Amino acid sequence: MRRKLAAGNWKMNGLKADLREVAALLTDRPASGCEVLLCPPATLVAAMAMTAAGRIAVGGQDCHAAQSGAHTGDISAQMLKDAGASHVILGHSERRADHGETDAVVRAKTEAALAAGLVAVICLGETETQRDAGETLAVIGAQLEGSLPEGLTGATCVIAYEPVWAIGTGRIPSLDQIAEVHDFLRDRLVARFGAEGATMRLLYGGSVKPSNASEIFATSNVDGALVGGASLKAADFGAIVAAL
Ligand code: G2H
Repeated sequence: MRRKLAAGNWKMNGLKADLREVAALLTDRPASGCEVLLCPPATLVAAMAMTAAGRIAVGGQDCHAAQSGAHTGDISAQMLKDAGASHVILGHSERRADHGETDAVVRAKTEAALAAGLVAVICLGETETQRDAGETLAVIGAQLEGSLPEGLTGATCVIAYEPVWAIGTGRIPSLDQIAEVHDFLRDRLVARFGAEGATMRLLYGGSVKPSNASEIFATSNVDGALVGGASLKAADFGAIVAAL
């Protein structure tokens, strides 16, 4: 049985004052059995972990593949762990696009995350051009093969399907399209990782909000969501948590 996961990605949003949203989420947290994770910018990881006090998991949004060294501006998985993180998002399409992250880079970062004891939330997704060209499953299959190292388990990784064209746009795929990709991912994960592949959580990400969360969560092989904009406010994110 896979435990549902509601994960929030604050992206480059959030100042110390915004931790009040975490406090509000803790106060008003719906009675849901799902796991809740928030990934603030690195500057807030330690403070959010203090505020969350173990009741909400906290994660980073990226890490370097190396443990330490001359990498100005970067942070390591070990540093995130030290700051109180338990998870790290890797391979988000915004990092793939803005920082040229390849599948090989994502794989190396995932290995670093695992070595530091973090759960890797690995993102995959096609562009609109690729979907229109009928390449969605081929693209996602290649990303999955290239981005995931050997030896992953349901306890060490979560996979997030985030169609690039649905991110922050208010557009989402049809439920059939989501199911097609999630079923495909499940098959590929089981083929590659055996029984562990059946235990890995598959999140959908891209314009998830309170009004569409329930139908997305009822879709085949959807084990939760990676939520961007709607995770910034406790009222919205709480409603999504309640829908799980
Ligand atoms: C997709 C998602 C969070 P949003 O990037 O990872 O963002 O919910 O704002 O589309």
